[in-house]
Amino acid sequence: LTLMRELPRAIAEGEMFLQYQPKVHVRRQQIASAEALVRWQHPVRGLILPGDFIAVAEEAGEIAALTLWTLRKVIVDQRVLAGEGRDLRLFINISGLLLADASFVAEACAIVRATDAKLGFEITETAVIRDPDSAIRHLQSFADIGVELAIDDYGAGLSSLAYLKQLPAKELKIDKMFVLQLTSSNRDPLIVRSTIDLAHALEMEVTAEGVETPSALALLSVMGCDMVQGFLISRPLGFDAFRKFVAEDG
Ligand code: G
Ligand code: G
Ligand code: NA
Ligand code: MN
Repeated sequence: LTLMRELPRAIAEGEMFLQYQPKVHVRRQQIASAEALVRWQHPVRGLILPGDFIAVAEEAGEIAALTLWTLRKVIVDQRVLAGEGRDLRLFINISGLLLADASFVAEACAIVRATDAKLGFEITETAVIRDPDSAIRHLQSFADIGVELAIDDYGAGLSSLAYLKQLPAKELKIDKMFVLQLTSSNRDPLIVRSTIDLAHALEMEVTAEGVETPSALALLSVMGCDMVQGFLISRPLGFDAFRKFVAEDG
């Protein structure tokens, strides 16, 4: 309850900050893009992770404000990277509630149209299920202005093949629950391989999340997984550390 009351102040007074976690292209061995993850540096409670405040922000009616703040910040950071010759696409996470919020969509579209920054949105299919027609229409309007869409946490929630077929997404991210024990489980490799094949048949690129070990990376490479993300490559990094990481990436 208190976190809920504190959110507007936290957003306004700069207590939120972003970390970036790279996604690496397996064959090219190069950074393909990165995901922005929001954190709350609370003056009393210390660092709060999104698992503890995104749902609160949704309930408090603050998720649109938080996401627009994130979008603006990511655009600034993307322009800095582009200015340094590293024109990487930066992805932000979009809560499902916002796909039904026409005023959020209009404002976000206006912000995106006003910049050349390469941007992407990560969305879960569960997000789309609330009101599929309007969600798909809104996602299409983002795709039309150059925002790449990635389906997040695939396999973990309500992964409907009907929506997968209709969404204008270029990338499918396999949830880390299938990747963390990839090389010690009997079933996970079967699920991951068939998901990679399905995504490729639908002409989507596949990212595996939660890649923590060289053996998982090696198996994903054999399976034809396009991109990997996880602690093996990098933890989420503050912007300055992320810039250094990018600069060292040949
Ligand atoms: O690092 P990690 O604890 O940050 O992320 C936990 C979850 O929080 C992930 O599922 C991620 O998608 C989500 N998340 C991180 N940043 C944001 C954000 O800005 N908006 C939304 N809706 N979710 C976010
Ligand atoms: O749902 P969302 O996929 O966007 O979640 C990202 C979350 O996963 C963040 O909390 C991030 O810190 C975490 N994460 C990223 N890479 C790894 C990893 O290799 N292992 C584990 N256990 N968590 C990871
Ligand atoms: Na995500
Ligand atoms: Mn995810």
